Amino acid sequence: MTRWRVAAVDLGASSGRVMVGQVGPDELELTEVHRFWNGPVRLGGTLYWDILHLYRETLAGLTKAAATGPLDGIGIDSWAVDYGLLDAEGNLLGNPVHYRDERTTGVMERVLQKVSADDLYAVTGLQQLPFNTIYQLAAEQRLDQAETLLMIPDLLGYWLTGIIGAEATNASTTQLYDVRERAWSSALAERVGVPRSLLPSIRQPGQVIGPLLAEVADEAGLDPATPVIAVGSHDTASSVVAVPAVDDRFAYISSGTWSLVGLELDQPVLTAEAQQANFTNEGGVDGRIRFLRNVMGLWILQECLREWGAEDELPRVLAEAAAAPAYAVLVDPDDPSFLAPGNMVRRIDEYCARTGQEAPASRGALARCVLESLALAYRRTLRLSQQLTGREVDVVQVIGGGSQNELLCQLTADACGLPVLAGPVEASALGNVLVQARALGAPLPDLTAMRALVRATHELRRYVPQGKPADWDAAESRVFGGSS
Ligand code: ADP
Ligand code: LRH
Repeated sequence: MTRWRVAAVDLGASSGRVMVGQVGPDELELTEVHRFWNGPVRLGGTLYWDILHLYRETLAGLTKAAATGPLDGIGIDSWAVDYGLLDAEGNLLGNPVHYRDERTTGVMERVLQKVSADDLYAVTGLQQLPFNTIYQLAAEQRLDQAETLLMIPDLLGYWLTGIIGAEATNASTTQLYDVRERAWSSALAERVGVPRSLLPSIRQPGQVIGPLLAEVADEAGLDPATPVIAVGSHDTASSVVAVPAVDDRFAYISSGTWSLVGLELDQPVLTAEAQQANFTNEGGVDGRIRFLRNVMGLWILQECLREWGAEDELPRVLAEAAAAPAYAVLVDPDDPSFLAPGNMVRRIDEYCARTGQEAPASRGALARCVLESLALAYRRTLRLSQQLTGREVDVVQVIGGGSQNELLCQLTADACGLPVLAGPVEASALGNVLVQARALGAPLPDLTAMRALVRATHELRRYVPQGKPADWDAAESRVFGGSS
């Protein structure tokens, strides 16, 4: 075979999509066959994902994908940290809770009484985020009825195949995974009261999960022999696969609802300094480490657009932002007050009041504030990542939906003092497709070959730094009280 056709199901925190990927010699083509809304649903005081909606839309997308021609494989990736619990009969115990739900408020402090932050970092190398799976499990009401924990892509994979397992890149985001041993940490699970039996055996990206269940294939009009293949099932792991880098002297910003900002390494960095700077060491495809920090990302702008009823007006709001005065209002996008949904404009106003700034007076001014503040956080994070690892970088690769935001890309180049290469937009789906194609026999032996194929088949946009670096130094000391 010299050509492979696979379906990539890519579930982002703001939209899900099913893509058909075609891979051949010098060919990597992605066709979107289905896109659907995703987001939090509040019910009875809890914030959930609508998992059955996601399952139904996944099947609808796969049906459309199969209608374009036979599929050689199916791969699923999604956002990290969230899970479903199965009972002894394999039934889902309730709807998965959204990581932005308030149930984890104050839980980290409780868990840290059982295991110290130092011990946690030494084993898992993970950034402390209040919604890491370990903290969600400490707040979980249904643990005593649960037999199996499945991360979201593993849950959908189970519904497609009937087979359970835990894909490694997503398992690495739970804070229950030993980053050096590359296995669940039984000792840690025991210390925090998570039954070890809950955690299924680990599978690697590229491993075949199994064929479709007959009833699923029947319902969706799919060939039951189509293999479901584990990919880098954490969307960020898949997106980093598709970074079109030429060598290792690059930093990346996987830019969507979140901005994941960092470096690709061969080994974790577990120093006290990395812990202090709250850097994460998530598992990547082919054993790589994603050494990065979560920056709050375009979520803040998405929430403002939602509040203005302007979700379809992003280009207009970005044009207004481009015309708004520079450096007028700046925030730390990682302020915890921006994590929850709702009232984002008011929360930005409150931040301004706390920091002695005048609140942005228009949509454009507010969007400009968000984009400049993100660029500032990127600069700080990238500089820290280089200090912590000794890695020098020549270019910032921006991938994901946010790579289409020209103003943000230019501000990123200006703030970081480095050229930005923007694209591909659908990096997660591409990484998903590439790992499946390799598993099916495509001659893509390593990440270098995969990235060369992305470069050869995708147009990238280059932004060179402009403006005065001193302005960004001043902006940084305004927000963070000192330059990095
Ligand atoms: P996720 O996978 O987290 O759902 P995506 O990678 O799809 O996120 O990126 C979504 C973001 O991409 C949106 O928040 C929006 O800011 C940005 N985006 C989408 N389309 C455009 C566009 N045409 N121009 C600029 N930005 C865009
Ligand atoms: C991005 C992402 C990120 C996680 C967050 C929960 O979609 O997977 O890497 O930290 O969602």
